[in-house]
Amino acid sequence: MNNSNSTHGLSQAQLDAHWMAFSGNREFKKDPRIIVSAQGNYYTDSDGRKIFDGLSGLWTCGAGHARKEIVAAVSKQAATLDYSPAFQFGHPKSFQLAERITELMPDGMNSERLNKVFFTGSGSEAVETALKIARGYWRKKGMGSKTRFIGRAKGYHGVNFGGISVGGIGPNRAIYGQGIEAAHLPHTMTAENKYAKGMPEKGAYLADELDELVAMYDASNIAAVIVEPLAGSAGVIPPPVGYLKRLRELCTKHNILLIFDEVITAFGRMGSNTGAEEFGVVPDIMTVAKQLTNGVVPMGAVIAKQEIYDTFMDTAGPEYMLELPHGYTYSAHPLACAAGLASLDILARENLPERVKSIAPYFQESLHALKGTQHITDIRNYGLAGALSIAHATVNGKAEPSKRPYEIAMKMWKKGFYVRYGGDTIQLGLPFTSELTEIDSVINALGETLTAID
Ligand code: PXG
Ligand code: PLP
Repeated sequence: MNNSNSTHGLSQAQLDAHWMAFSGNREFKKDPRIIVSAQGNYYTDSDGRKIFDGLSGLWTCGAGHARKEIVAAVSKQAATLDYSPAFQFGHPKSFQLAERITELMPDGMNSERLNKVFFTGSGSEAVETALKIARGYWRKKGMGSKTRFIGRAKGYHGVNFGGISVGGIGPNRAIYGQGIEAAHLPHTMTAENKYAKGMPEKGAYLADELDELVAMYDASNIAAVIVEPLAGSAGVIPPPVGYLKRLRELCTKHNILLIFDEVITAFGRMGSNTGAEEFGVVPDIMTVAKQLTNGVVPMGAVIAKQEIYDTFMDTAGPEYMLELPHGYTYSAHPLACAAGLASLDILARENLPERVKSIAPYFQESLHALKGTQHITDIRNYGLAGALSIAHATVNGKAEPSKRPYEIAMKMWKKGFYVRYGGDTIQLGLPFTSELTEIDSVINALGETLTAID
């Protein structure tokens, strides 16, 4: 039986059968928002309405949707080699893509260079892989007590057990019990930096908290620090000037690996190939996903520096032995590799990171022009990522942080704009291919919407 008045054609039984990811299932299924196609910077919903993609999917589709080159590469790959075993055998495209990724990594010195790529099926899997490589590395070096991880408050590192343990978003951890050993640096979203444009001036000192954590746990028990160079999910928190450099220095000083989780920041969003390049700090390990394939086929990757790889190679015994007992059925999936090669081609050919850099100042000024609009309590941005913090609504005397963001996003959807709401924030991750007029439209619509709600 179809919903009355529905144009999506789905029965209630079909709607009920799917337990949707990170969604209010009960709310959604009463009035579903069904997307049926996508082209360029727009979706089409089941009512035939065009909707501007204000978050590039989920930070995935910066080059725009249905790019012909990617569609062709994936179709051809499906017809040529649809799957090949990820363990013990290879196919050409994974090696080609691995090399291409290493060419986009920031310059480090000699063994510091990030030049070994391990493929996964998602960002969450990339994070788990990075954490396991970090622990394994220290054990291989005879320092097996280095197992604890340091994450950061408000950090998002996917949803698997390692990722939520180092992650710092309470609701993502609260009901799941014990995780792995982790401690957390403070976040950098301070009152003194409210309404900062781009990187806040103050806050580098917050990296010094690592010294306190080392004093508490001892470096001999700490494997790695993991942070997003710019925290995305928690509502776009750019690093304070000097913060990442300080973190790098302290990790080196204490002999702790530094992992940059660049699942959102890699491949253009910051206006550079990576956040590491943009912010001028090179980690020991990097995780990427999303924009790697322009979101077309799921894929993530971990990029490690030479010395880490060598450590595994040099300690594994006979050459037929596995050096890293880890991997996924879908590691280096041929379709994902084909999509990755085609996406990175587009990124380079159209110089999309440069395009992001050139329109980011316009985006910044437009977004910050919303300051003073009712309910807004902070505005943050970098590259083509931006967020508004929204004053918490009070319902029956209780603060409801996500009520207004939800209402705003729903009104925006009705107006023809997809924006993301999460916690007490509204997030924008515009397509790299956005026109200035599209930036105007989405920001004007946000201003009108904020003014209209209670
Ligand atoms: N690390 C970081 C830094 C991420 O942003 C992941 C890991 C996990 O990736 P997967 O592919 O397993 O989802 C992410 C994902 C949002 C939003 O609205 C962000 C993510 C996912 C969905 C929504 O900001 N980030
Ligand atoms: N569970 C079972 C029973 C499996 O056989 C496998 C893989 O072979 C997995 C989980 C892991 O799946 P994946 O490699 O896709 O992560």
